[in-house]
Amino acid sequence: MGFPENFLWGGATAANQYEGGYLSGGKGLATADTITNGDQKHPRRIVIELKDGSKKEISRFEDVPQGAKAIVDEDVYYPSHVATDFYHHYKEDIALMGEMGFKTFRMSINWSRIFPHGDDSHPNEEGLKFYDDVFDECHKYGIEPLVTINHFDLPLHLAHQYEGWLDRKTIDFFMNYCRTIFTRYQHKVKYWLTFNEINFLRDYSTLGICEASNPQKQQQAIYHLLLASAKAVYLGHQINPDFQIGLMIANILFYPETCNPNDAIAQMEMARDFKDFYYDVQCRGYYPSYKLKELERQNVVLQKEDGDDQILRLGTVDFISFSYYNSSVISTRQNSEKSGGNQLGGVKNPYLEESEWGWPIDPQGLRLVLNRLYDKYQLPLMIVENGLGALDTIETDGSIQDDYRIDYLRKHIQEIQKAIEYDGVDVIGYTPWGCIDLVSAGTGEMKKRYGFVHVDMDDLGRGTLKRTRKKSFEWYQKVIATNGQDL
Ligand code: BGP
Repeated sequence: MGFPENFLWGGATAANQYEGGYLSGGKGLATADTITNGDQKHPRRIVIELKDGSKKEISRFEDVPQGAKAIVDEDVYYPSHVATDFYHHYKEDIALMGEMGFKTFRMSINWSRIFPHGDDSHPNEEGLKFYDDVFDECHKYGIEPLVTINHFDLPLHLAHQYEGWLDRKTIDFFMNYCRTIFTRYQHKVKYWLTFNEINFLRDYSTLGICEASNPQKQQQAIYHLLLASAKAVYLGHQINPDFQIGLMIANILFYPETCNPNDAIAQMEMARDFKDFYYDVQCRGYYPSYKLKELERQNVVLQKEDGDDQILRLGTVDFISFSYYNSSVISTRQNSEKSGGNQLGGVKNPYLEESEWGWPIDPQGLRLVLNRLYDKYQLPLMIVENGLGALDTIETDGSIQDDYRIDYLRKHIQEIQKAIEYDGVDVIGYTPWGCIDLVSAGTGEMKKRYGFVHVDMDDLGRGTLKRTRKKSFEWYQKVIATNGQDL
């Protein structure tokens, strides 16, 4: 009883927030390298160069004007440049993961480390070698790499030259990248995820398109992403039929605020727009009817080529993965009280506590998510991100007593256990986010920490990068050692 014997316990990271070494080893610039840090009051920014050569900072990434280019400005601090420097600490970090007993380690390959400009004709051998070393190091400890092919980054040149995912050529560049890494690592990596939180890719930094709020442009770029994901799944299986290739979606759970049918309809529409559409396409292989109707209403006409429909059908995924941090309440009432933060805003849920960043904490919501997904798609499920972003305090004796984090994770693991034991859901793995401290995706802050291991680094990039085990380190080690029995 309890968790299956081969359950994939581990932790998750991503190159853009963890790896650093932004120009080392032949890496090119990525869009992620042009985003500044921020804090809860001051949003992150992108410095752009306008057509006339003047510089400007913008805070809404949707607003990059046509013809402008994101640039790296020497006077500004960019958290991705060093991040928490996995690039130079990977041996130490993987040893720590080994010590915790990880069965899997989720990480992403930095596209611009392999193809510095994105459209290069040959890959960068030094970049390929780096990930060879990382995967070898994982296998030393019996850790199975779980690789996100693309996590919130894009070679900057593709944004400048092609407007990123708006141009169909970017699919070909992406396929070159996939072919290269699938072939190179086919004996070292079995589990792959195509795009991290594909349903959050909506702006310049992730799609590379200017004026991303234009529906025609945005929907065309998303169509290209979905096509690229399907092509990658199909290609991966041709290269190695044993590959397990999954989708990855930000799974915020939506509740209607009341039993007013208007709320229920609004909730349904929100869920479809934000996430269901992406699951449907990647699990079933075609655009659902509600999406086609919506595109019609928006006067969006997708530019397609012959064979596209077949590609979508052939490239459905082997398993589903998702991030789960919180739930959100959908209301049609005027003047409802807003939630403190949340990834999407929404109305305050009076039944839930919120994190220091205002994200509602809803462990039972995870059980609901697992059940709904399994009912709908009957595919194995992996929770590849979950966790509490919190301020940690270093005590005078140097320890970090992060009981709040343990409490958050414990409650979520208990709900996963119920989904497995009581509901019979096929859950195959759990990799809490930011297992070693890394930079926040939402704000670029360092102080919003998720890890079992503390990294000495502050919001302005000052710190020794020293790694220290937190109290949760030992706790998680015990959870894994007992296969989730001792929580
Ligand atoms: C997800 C991303 C991660 C990650 C996480 C936590 O949306 O896939 O990259 O960072 O959220 O969010 P944040 O870093 O904003 O706390």
